[in-house]
Amino acid sequence: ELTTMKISVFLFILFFQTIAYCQELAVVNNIVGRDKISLNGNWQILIDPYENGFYDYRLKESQSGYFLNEKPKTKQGLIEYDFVKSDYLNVPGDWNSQREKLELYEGTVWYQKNFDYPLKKDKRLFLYFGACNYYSIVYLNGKKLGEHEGGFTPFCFEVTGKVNSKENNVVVKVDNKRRADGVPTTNTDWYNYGGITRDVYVAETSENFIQDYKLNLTNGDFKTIHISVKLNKPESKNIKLLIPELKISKELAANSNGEASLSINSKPILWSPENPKLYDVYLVKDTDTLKDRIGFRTIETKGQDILLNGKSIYLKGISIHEEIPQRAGRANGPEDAKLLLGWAKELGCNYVRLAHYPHNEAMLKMADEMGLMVWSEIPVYWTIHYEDQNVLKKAKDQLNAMVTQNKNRASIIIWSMANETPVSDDRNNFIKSLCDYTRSLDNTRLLSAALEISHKENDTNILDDPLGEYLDVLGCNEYLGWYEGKPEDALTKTWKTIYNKPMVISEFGGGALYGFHGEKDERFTEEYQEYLYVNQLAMLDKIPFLKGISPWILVDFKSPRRQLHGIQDGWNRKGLLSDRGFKKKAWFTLNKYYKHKK
Ligand code: GCB
Repeated sequence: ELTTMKISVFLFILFFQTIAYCQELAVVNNIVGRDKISLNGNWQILIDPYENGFYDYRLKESQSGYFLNEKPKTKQGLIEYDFVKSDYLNVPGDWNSQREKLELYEGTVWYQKNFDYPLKKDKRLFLYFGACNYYSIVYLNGKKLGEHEGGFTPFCFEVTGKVNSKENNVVVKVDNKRRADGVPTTNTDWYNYGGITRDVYVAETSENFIQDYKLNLTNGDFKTIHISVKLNKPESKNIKLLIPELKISKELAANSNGEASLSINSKPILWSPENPKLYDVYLVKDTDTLKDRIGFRTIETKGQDILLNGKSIYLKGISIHEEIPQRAGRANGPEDAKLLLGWAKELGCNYVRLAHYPHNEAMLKMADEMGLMVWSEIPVYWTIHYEDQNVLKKAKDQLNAMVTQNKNRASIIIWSMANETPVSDDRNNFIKSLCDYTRSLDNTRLLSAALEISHKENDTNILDDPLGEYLDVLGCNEYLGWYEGKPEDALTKTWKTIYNKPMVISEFGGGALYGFHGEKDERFTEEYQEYLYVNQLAMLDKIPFLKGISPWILVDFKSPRRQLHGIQDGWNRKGLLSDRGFKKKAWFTLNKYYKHKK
């Protein structure tokens, strides 16, 4: 009796959850490549720390909140907000760097924009957000479309039949309050930029469209391109694939599930940092033509080696946050990507660690074009709630979005599950579950996580984290000479691991204020940082299973954890470049090292 009741209550809840969120569509691959209009530009805003536009005075979800964008109908009418008369913000962009009064704001901002749309017959429409940090609720023409949690991943709502040709009203409630049960959680060492930080589009497709696709080689075989395509709905239908430069023109037959796959004999020029060859690829379904630029390469490990296109490589890397120093704000788009990755190239890198969350799509496309291998990560960082199954679900959603959006980028060789997570059964199970899930989404890349030195025996650093078993590459962050010991202590250290796997040092480094000079034992001088790099590089060179490094970090970045007046002033100073992009001494140390490193 009781169980039947429990089951029906459960089904009832499940049913309502499904209808409440039915409109957030599974991630659509390559929205940018579809017919679309941009909703970027100025949006009117209301700053709403009390969430007055969402809750009524009984703290119930209001039926007449700011999302209605109402105007008084008579002279006597009372509406206590007006988007038109309010301030505005540029989209894409964080709010903190655009308005001084929002610099440290954590809470709700309402965004509003009107748009017209050239409606066509038989087209489906989607409202797409590249990312909003952190929690968003989206309304169109006064009605809620849905909600999205997660600050660095795209989301999309179907709006077919809901868009008018003129004067549509879209309102987004963006809330960047840090949440204990969020991914990340309340504590991070980066700035909590809020807002609609990436591009917004209305995209259109034909009735059934290509939802997802992947083109890749498999390890050990450079003569077969594998392609798989998934339609949005089940339909047996032919899809055309064109890769003109390879003289490929093929029909793929989707089965009744709407899935097609094909292996094609072809010998593409392989993508590599030395020659980042990309091919124009077209997929045609009905009236939709989807264009992409795709490179072909393989990546695998063999014992303690990492092999790119079958050959052993060393990852000469640098870590990067998605922050642009010139604006002291979130980076987005090709121009920012060119600047950040251009610096990495100039430094002599063949690899970048994009920390600590999925970066915007333009960054990955630029890495493809420039020939930089990429480590791409989700913000499973420090002390997120590993025991909570809902948190696991959130992490998986972010993984899924990251992988779906970027899986055709040849540059990405490593999916990173986590950063500096404290060992426990809950954490081990959590991240193991993420590994299994990632492999089910994409088995053509390596999995890693930034671990820490497990323990020390005299001068030996030992890496035996139980997660090592599930990873392909062992990532390790270490701060010898900064958070512990002196820089020269590195010289007497040796390293051991219980795993027959390659290791990358995913972080090392120390802080320096650009232009602050002194002796090499004085903290925060450029000389200290330089000395730390010299000693670190000498130590690292002697570790036989070390197959790459991504020192922390390319550019100084904002972090409220960094308070030291006159030195930090709200910035983490571990950049090789200052907050204005000037080179510190350690830049030249690493640059020289990479020039000579085989
Ligand atoms: C770390 C974290 C990174 C921090 C860095 C630091 O280990 O992974 O997010 O910013 O140390 O500077 O302390």
